[in-house]
Amino acid sequence: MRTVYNAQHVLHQGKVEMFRGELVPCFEVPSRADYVLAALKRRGLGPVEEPREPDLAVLARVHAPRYLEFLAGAWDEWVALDPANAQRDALPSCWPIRSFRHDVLPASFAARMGLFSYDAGTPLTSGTWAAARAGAGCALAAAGHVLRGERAAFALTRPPGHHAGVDFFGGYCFLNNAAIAAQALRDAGVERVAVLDIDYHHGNGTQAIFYERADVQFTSLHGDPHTEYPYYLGYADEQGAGAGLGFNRNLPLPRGTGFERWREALREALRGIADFRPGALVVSLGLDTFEGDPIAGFRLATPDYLRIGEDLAGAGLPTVFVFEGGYAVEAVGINAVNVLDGFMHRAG
Ligand code: OKP
Ligand code: ZN
Repeated sequence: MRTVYNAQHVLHQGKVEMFRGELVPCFEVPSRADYVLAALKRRGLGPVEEPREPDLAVLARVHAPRYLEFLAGAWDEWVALDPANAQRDALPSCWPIRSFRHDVLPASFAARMGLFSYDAGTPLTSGTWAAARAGAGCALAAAGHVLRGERAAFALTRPPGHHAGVDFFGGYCFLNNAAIAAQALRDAGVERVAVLDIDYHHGNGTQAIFYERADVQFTSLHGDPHTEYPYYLGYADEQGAGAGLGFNRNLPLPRGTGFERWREALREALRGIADFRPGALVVSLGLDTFEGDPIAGFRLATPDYLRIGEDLAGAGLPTVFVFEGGYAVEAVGINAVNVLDGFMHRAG
């Protein structure tokens, strides 16, 4: 399997995130991708390549232009407020929730940070835009390989993407790489695209992007949002709206879920995907379902990821894998490669 690697990921290096009233070191660190790349090479999974920069017009197939413009200029605005900000991450601290206006674009940078985000755990840094944009390029290139007839391809990038919506960042995510890949497959003529999100956290951004569409089906397995981030979306009764009714499926599972039960939910998800008869599959590949993950609560073990890859290959679909979460850094490489390896073994 070909890997499209974002060598610019290291430009996104958050220092701190807000957690329980304190600024704590970021969990979403550059070494995550380094561990995956090292494991890929050790296991000889296939060629690793670096893509070209994507056009902004392609990103605008998913994201709002005013959001992309904001992201592109945000760091310079932050430093213009105070030169000392060059040493600090930019974090939002106020948000326009119910009864506030969303149509006005305020002049205040702090106000726009809040307008375009939903949590204080997602630092924006000097290299965030460059890293995120190059990462979207990886997702596009991986989709391109699948369109040209490859069985599967892997976009290895950070920051992750599945929490980012049309016009907001959050949950460590800025550009929704999986949604960008799915849209690229649609734009190239694949009539129906399925997105399967197996990160521990519900992919609220991806769900919202496609919620009213019948051409992209979204299915997610994740920790029950009653207790797990992102809390405000990801419930089982969210089935899509308008033309998209019936094309969104959430399978929340309780904190503490082990592989046997998780795998039953995966098979249920795959049955729904088969019924949709998609021409391609995009997998949001989070590895934070691992028992050792510091910020999540499922109990999957390293060998289980081989079985996941085998089950995914059983769908028989051209598949784009997009790297998402996974914060037990020393295990994230082997767990990710186990999925891809299991997939290729069963795919033959
Ligand atoms: C991103 B992805 C941790 C609190 C949770 C946000 C988690 C984002 C997960 N101190 N903060 O889905 O892996
Ligand atoms: Zn996650």
